[in-house]
Amino acid sequence: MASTFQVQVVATTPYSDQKPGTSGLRKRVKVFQQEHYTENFVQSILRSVRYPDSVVPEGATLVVGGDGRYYLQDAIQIIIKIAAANKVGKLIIGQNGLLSTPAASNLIIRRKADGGILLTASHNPGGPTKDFGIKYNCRNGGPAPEVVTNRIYEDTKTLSEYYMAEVPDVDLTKLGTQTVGAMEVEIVDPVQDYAALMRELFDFERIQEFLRVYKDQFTVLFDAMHGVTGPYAHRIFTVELGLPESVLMNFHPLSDFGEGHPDPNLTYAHELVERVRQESIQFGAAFDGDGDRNMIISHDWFVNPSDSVAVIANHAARFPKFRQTGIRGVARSMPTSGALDLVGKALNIKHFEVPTGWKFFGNLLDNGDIDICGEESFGTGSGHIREKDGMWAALAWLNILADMSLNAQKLITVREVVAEHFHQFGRHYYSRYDYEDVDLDAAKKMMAHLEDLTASQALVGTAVNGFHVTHMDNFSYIDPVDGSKTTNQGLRILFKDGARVVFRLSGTGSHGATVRMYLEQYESDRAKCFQDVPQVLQPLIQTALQLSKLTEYTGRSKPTVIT
Ligand code: VG1
Ligand code: CO
Repeated sequence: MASTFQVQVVATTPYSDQKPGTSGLRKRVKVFQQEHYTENFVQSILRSVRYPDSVVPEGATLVVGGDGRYYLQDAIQIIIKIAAANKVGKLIIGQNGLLSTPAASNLIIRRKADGGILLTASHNPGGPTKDFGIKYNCRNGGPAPEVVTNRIYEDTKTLSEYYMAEVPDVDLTKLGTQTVGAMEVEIVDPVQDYAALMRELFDFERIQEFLRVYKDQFTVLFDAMHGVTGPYAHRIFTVELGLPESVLMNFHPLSDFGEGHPDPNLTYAHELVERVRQESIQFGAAFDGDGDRNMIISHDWFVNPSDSVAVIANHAARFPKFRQTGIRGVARSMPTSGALDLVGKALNIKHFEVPTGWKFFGNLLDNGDIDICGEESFGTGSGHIREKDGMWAALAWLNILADMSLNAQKLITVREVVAEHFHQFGRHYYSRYDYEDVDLDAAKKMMAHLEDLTASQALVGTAVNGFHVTHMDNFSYIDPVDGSKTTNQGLRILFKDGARVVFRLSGTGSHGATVRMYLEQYESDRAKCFQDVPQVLQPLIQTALQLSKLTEYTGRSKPTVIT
């Protein structure tokens, strides 16, 4: 590799659409492939994060990797050249460019890097006509907060040139350190450090013992959906925990995810769902493209993600990590159900409600206010890193099931764990309706209509279809750690007795709009905790549709995805 290089100064013009969304900049691959598009954004990242109060000085170390999707290799070579020309000191890159989002967060923390550039559009489809994404993470391992993403965006609007080292492409297959001029490039095993972390957090011996004792009864199946978790699942579940390879599905990363939609929900992970039901599998888990989301199911139960994080928090003392100390606090995103709050109250610890997006947990985790947090969108995690973590959630469930079963000397099933939870806390019936690819204008008009309803407060104190409206607002949040304020985070209609509907527009889509309608209804009667979810929620759903005039505005009579 070149020991010195020429720096090419490339004149460019700004793009006006490089505003990062809920989690990074996500666009069609074709958009990133436009002349200078990716280069501009990378240059703006490096310029913006170099401010004195932020993270990347010259000579910084950055972690780089992604979920294996189409365009990953090209993007990494661009980043290497721009980083070298901007005097970055070192890049730590996953072999073949692969790093799951949780593993990248872990590497930033363990290797004391100054930040990272994560190349993923997460659960969005991949391939030449589908999506790509670029996200910047800070020194704490977490997604950049809005002050940083706004600075990046401002910079993209005025950028007039970027710098590129004139060097050949780096071989990403070869483990070890190479140099690009003065910059070091270390290619690392994407799984090793992450697997070591999981071994520290969970009781692998106990899980192994449980899998051995209940080998005939406790059947498992993992679906990597052709995303990046394949190699991680292989190492952890087969090599380390001793399960056969047959428990893994779709575990070879593919640049188009096998033309699938790598989103672990009942609609897109139907292959897993069908097999789990047909083969009477006791424990099934699916992960999204970049490995930060998870879905937990069994042949007789689908664990709603809002319940999942509540169950995990309630049983956290079973994990070696929290055995001595317990957990200090919990947090959930606003649309996530209140199940976690009840656990927080029962454990007598703090509980927080933050806007949608993992970046909002960062300060609370850094500050030691919370240890476990989650989102209704299949995101669960803890302070071990600063991203949500799909594999972590699956291992947490395995640890809980192992501990409970070995203690009881009989197999405790997923459904039994959930039943016990409902018995202790009651149940938050929950559903989310997603209307994907709605006309942007129509979606905005619907939201404006809801804004007006909220502003007038006319419904507050009245009953709609028997639901008593107690509160309506547009959710805003003041970060208790740094005092920063975030507004416009979703329209909430709260009803008496703990029912609620929330409307938001997605901030991760790459085209059109996605309307999300969140529905929640609390049931305290323990005898009524095992009813059919759609049936229980039907009146609330009707009321939400009626108040929002969703069909009228969007022309949609049915959602694209129901969770
Ligand atoms: C969605 C989810 C949100 C999640 C985000 C990123 O955002 O609702 O909870 O944090 O995706 O997840 P939105 O703005 O589309 O509702 V991932 O796995 O795409 O990084
Ligand atoms: Co993801």
